[in-house]
Amino acid sequence: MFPDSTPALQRSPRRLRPALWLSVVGAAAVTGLIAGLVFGRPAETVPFPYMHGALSAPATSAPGRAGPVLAEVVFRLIGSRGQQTFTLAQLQALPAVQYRATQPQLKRSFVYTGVPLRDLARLAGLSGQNLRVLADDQFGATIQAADYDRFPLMLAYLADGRPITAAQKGPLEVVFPNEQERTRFQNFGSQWVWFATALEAAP
Ligand SMILES: Nc1nc2c(c(=O)[nH]1)N[C@H]1C(S)=C(S)[C@@H](COP(=O)(O)O)O[C@H]1N2
Ligand SMILES: [Mo]
Repeated sequence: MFPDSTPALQRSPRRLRPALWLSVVGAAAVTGLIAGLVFGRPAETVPFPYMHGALSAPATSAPGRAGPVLAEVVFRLIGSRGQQTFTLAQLQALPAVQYRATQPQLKRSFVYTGVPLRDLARLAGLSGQNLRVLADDQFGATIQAADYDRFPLMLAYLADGRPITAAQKGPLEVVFPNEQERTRFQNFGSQWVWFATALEAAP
């Protein structure tokens, strides 16, 4: 399933990977194929367990469709193709992943839903480059390509199926699969960028 160049997965003992993580790998083969068609992804990349493929983005300017909150620009991709803006509705329309992770600052586990950073990097024209994720409070953190390429790091917009409140570090937050890959993603608290507003190439 995984290529030989998957040292972290081969190194980590099986007991560290819960049954859930193993079960999604099977589903990933199918959903990854769909995602590959959507994104033109090379066959050798690790498929992610998408919960849904691309939905048609609601026309945020259409009268009566999107409310003021959904129509607001909440995220920006700053890449080789200039700047792209996203409303919450547009983010929700992209292929999504979903998994349980423990918010390191709150020390509380949520089922998060969001857009893989790998897909956002691709949309920005930054595939394979380290990323800088910026926050509303001017905080920024560098996310390594080696992490987002192989693991479904996400820009989360739901926690336990609900919009992420400010108290829960929302509305948009970078999430790592730290319950499935405990060893790899321990001590990553500084990269859980909350109040995330933009993504660009790391300097
Ligand atoms: N938006 C934003 N996200 C952030 C930070 C920040 O200052 N602003 N600090 C980071 C760092 S360095 C750490 S250790 C944790 C701190 O979270 P806490 O202040 O809730 O403990 O959040 C990370 N994400
Ligand atoms: Mo920190």
